[in-house]
Amino acid sequence: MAQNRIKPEWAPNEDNEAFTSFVLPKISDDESSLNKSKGNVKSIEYTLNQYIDGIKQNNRVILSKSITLVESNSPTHFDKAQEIVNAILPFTGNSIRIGITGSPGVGKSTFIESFGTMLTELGHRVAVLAIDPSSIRSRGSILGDKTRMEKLSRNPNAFIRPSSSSGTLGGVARKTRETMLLCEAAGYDIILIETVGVGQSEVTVKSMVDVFLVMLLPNSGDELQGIKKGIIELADILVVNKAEEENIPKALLTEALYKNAVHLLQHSIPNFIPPVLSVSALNSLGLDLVWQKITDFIKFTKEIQYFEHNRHKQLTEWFNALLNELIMRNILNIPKNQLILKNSENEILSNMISPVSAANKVFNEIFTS
Ligand SMILES: Nc1nc2c(ncn2[C@@H]2O[C@H](COP(=O)(O)OP(=O)(O)OP(=O)(O)O)[C@@H](O)[C@H]2O)c(=O)[nH]1
Ligand SMILES: [Mg+2]
Repeated sequence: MAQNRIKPEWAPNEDNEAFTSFVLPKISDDESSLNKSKGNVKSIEYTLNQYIDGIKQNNRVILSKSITLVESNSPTHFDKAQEIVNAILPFTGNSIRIGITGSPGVGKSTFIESFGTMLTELGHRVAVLAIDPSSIRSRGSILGDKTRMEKLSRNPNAFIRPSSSSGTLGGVARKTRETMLLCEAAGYDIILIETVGVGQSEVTVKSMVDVFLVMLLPNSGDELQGIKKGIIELADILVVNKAEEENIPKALLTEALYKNAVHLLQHSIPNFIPPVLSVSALNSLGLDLVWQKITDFIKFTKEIQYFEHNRHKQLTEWFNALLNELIMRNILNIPKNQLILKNSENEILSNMISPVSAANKVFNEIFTS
């Protein structure tokens, strides 16, 4: 072995053989037992029962493999994934599902790292998922998030799954929902879902969680106008991040401004005023208060039966969306129908027929002729 050691280029020239750091030559791929064992893991096929038992015992290999099935676009994987999801359904639902959104760079991942770590110290098991529109667009990975959650990713009571990087927002939403169910069946009692607050992904996350956190930056009052009002309306809790040291006065000002603003907005629970608080994700300041506000919200929504109602509403809306999509896709698969739709579109665009009449005409042509 000794003859294979190479001194690193930064080692001092005058140093002798006692120098402690060495670079070992690269292990060729066919020698690598690591690659071999990886190949073996990949080739193992589990039975449905092995998947279900493995997930319920929080076997991370099996959990990850079942998530990979859920994320796969192949029809065989889809069928297998559905079997698994259906079988684990009775063991799902026992978590607090928390959505976290905010502008790029507001500190969502840093918050999840600190907050998730705190929750594991309180005895919880935390799963972290993400819906990342930029990765949907670019098929990139959220490498930044993995490094930002370095501590949490090594925590045995946490499970981090970066967002599935292929497909439409609708497709990714399905995969995230099902991944959430698999994590619940594996015993994770807190699910954190991160998404950037641009576009539609925050609405998608809102539609699958029990409590929705919107993170803000400490800014002067002028910027209040610039924040998308729509996002603030979705918030159950508002969190001003980076509230440490010289940022504190600005953070408190922002907190005060939003405390006023939320009074003017309509929350989906009548008369509910979302709390606004300041934290420093980087220095783990104020996180216990965020947890307190989350548990207060869950307790309150359970008391007024909103919690159940919200989950039921999410399920039925999700089911209706899937059904609509399936019906439309199947209708559009038939060339004759494509032609009928195309003709109607042309008639609408050239003002020959109103969209309402055209829709009725298309329906009659497809379903009654
Ligand atoms: N000073 C300070 N910096 C912070 C705090 N939280 C996060 N940051 C920094 O803000 C930058 C962005 O943090 P992220 O956690 O990646 O933010 P993000 O919202 O997840 O960003 P995207 O995933 O790109 O949307 C990093 O440089 C963090 O170190 C904080 O509480 N205080
Ligand atoms: Mg992030």
